[in-house]
Formats: sequence, structure tokens, C-alpha cells
Amino acid sequence: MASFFCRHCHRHKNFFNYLHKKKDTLRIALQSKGRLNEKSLELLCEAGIGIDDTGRKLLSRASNFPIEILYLRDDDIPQTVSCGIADIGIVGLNEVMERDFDVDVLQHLEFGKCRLSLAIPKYMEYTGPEFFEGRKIATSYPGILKKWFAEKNVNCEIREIAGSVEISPSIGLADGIFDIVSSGGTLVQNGLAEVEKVLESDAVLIGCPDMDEEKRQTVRVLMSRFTSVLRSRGKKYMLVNVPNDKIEEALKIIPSMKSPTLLPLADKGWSAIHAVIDESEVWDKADRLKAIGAEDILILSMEKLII
Ligand code: PRT
Ligand code: ZN
Repeated sequence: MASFFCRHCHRHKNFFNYLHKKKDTLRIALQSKGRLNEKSLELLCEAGIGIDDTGRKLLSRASNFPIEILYLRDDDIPQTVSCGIADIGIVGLNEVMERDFDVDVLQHLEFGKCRLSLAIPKYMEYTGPEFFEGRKIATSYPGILKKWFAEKNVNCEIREIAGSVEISPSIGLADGIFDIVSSGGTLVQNGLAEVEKVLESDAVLIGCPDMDEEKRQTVRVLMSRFTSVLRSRGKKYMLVNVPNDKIEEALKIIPSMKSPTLLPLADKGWSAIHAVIDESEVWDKADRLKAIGAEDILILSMEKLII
């Protein structure tokens, strides 16, 4: 019975054969469900790639871009990309570093941000990495942790556990933990304090090192679309009318990504400045522009920023 199943993906052999033989279309591996699934699909969608049946199937094909989507558990994505079953994949950098398969990290995608940190009970005094000498640490990321302690010349006992790492100290399984931290809420709830930040992680686009040139070309197009999407996030388009003698001052307030557009208005003595600015700076810049006599400040959402 076992011989009918793929040892990589545990799927039926027919599916395994399909995955191995159908090499012409670029294939991207995405997390099937979990924290990165929705944001990965959102990124593809914002990059103009139309996908039906998102995530409910094992494999789907984009309607308007030469790409197939393979949905997997995140743990399996680095290996699947490394051996070429998928050409590229989106996965947390933490998984890439832990699995240590031969893949290229092509692009940071700026979502799924978190860090891998060491934490200890908050009542204990932390004295530096040597604190862990001879102690027990529970983690689902033994590979990264072993390397970090080897660099620090610290010997400790690493206890690999699959889930609920944060409760290990309170049940006496470990003296400290090494786990993913995002807001820090889980640590606080469990009476733990973060003492070392070992790895900053976000979702990354990874690629198989031996992809052919045709596929690489498609990946370059995809990456350039991703770059445009990422650049336009958190940006607004500002239009503002300023008296001509205040243009210089206004341009100091709105340093644009490149040179801002300057257009004369029908009303003599006035011009309009168009610029792309950070959403977080909208109010500050608007207030400062008004203070120098600017009028009719219009802030618009930015759909795309293609450079
Ligand atoms: O089923 P599958 O194997 O595909 O998914 P999974 O359960 O292994 O992973 P999933 O979906 O939980 O996370 C996928 C990826 O999201 C991780 O590998 C990280 O790259 C990234 N990510 C970002 C996170 C978090 N933020 C996060 N907060 N992964 C997990 N957490 C957990 C963490 O384990 C801890 O329990 O959230 C808790 C801590 O969060 P705070 O906010 O309380 O600090
Ligand atoms: Zn996983």
C-alpha cells in the first residue's frame, strides 16, 4: 500500500506523478491554511493574478498568468521547493532557516512578521547567553537554536516539542523556551520574559536553485509585480494647491518618492503639487501645508505604484 503514495507529500501516486512530470508551468507553493495563507493569496491577487478555488483544492491554476498554485503545510514548503516539485514558494523565513534545505531567498514580502526569541520565567534574573549553560530549553526550532548556542559556546539541553511550547516552564519540562513571538502577549500570559531575539522573520519568496531560464523570467515578472504592490502599501496620493511664492517651502514639506508633479492652475499665481506620501504622514504634512497658505488638499488612495 505504501508504495502507492509519495514519500514527499503522502499523496496518491497519480498525483505524485503529475507533480513530477508537469514541469512546463511555473508552480508556487503556498500555505494551505494558517497565518500566511490569506496574505499570500492577497498578494497574488493584488499582483493581478486571478485564482479560483483558493485553497480548497490541492492544486489550482491562475486564469491570467502562467502559474499553478500548490497548497501545502508550511513545514513542507522549503523541501518541496528545494527538490523542484514547486519552483517557488511563500513561507516564513523561520521555516526556511530551520529546515535548512537548499533554496534561494528571492524576496522579503513584509507580512507574517515575527521573531524567534528565547524567554525565561520572569522572576529569574537573566545574565546573558551563559544563563542557559546546562539548562533545558523547549522549542519547535531546534536547528536554529543549536546553531545560535554553538556560536555562543553554550551547552544546553534542547527539548524538541511540537506545540504549546510556552507552557513548558510552568509544567517543569524546561527552564526556558525558544519560540515565535509577535505581540509578546503569549509570553506575558505565561509569566515569561523575552531575553534574546535570535531571528527576525517575515514571509519570504523562495526559489529552487535549479530553475530553467524561462521560469526565471516569469519569476522576475512576478517579483516586479510584488515590488509594486509592496511599495504602494501604506502610501497615499496627495494633491494640494499652493500659491506660487510658496512652492519651494511646500516642496520641502512634501519630499516625494521622485520629483513631485507641479502643474499651473487656471487661477493665476497658484499651482497644484501632486505627490506620493506615507499614509502615516498625511495629517502632519496637511497641517504644515495649510500653515503656509496651501488650500484644497486632496488625499487619494493609491491603487498601484508601478515603477
Ligand atoms: O498548518 P501549518 O503547518 O501550515 O501551519 P503552522 O500551524 O505550522 O503555522 P502558522 O499558520 O501558525 O504560522 C505560519 C507562520 O506565520 C510562522 O511560521 C511564522 O513565520 C508566521 N507567524 C507570524 C507566526 C506568528 N506571527 C505568531 N504569532 N507564527 C506563529 N505565531 C504564534 C506563536 O507560535 C505563539 O504561539 O503566535 C504565538 C505568539 O504570538 P504573540 O502575538 O502572543 O506574541
Ligand atoms: Zn507548520
